[in-house]
Amino acid sequence: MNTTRVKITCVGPPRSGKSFISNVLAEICEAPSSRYRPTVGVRIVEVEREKVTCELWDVSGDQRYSSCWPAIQQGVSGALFVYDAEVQTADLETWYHSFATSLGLTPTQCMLVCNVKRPDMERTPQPPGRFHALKECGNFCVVSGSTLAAFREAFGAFLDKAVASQEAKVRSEEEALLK
Ligand SMILES: Nc1nc2c(ncn2[C@@H]2O[C@H](COP(=O)(O)OP(=O)(O)O)[C@@H](O)[C@H]2O)c(=O)[nH]1
Ligand SMILES: [Mg+2]
Repeated sequence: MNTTRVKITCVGPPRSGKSFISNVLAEICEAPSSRYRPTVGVRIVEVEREKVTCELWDVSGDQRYSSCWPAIQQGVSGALFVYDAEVQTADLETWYHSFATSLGLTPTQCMLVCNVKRPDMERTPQPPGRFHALKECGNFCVVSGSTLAAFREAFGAFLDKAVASQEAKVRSEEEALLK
């Protein structure tokens, strides 16, 4: 059976857990490592689903690599925005602007991931105000050690939506050309 290939970026502030989340989705690991290894530029992992193969681009949160972003953003069908549940998320909007709005991605093609590093957190974190559109289309996930399997499922559903949005966009561009 043919599989569709999609490219998705994984972005957000440094140390928010992007590389851990990417490893979970690619089934490389189930638990965070004890030592922090900052991502140099970008790394690519593959997430295999039944009908979709996703190239997940795990992007460094360090702004010094921003000159590489145009190459990284080429041909993306969606983006994951990761933040740490315990850290103020003021710059998440800037990430959203660079990796979604400016590329014409819709909320359906974006997923917000709240990474809960401490399992004893009392309240379920809510998405920052500007991101409610993502919650409304089901693209908001709170990830903790006990929800990794559910997160993989939610990511699978997100991929299907991102592929459908991308295909609809290509169709409407083709139709516009034929007019
Ligand atoms: N305890 C715990 N540590 C985490 C979790 N996610 C990430 N970390 C740790 O936090 C640090 C930063 O994570 P990393 O995925 O490298 O962040 P990145 O800079 O956004 O890619 C690393 O030391 C991870 O092992 C988590 O859910 N629980
Ligand atoms: Mg990283």
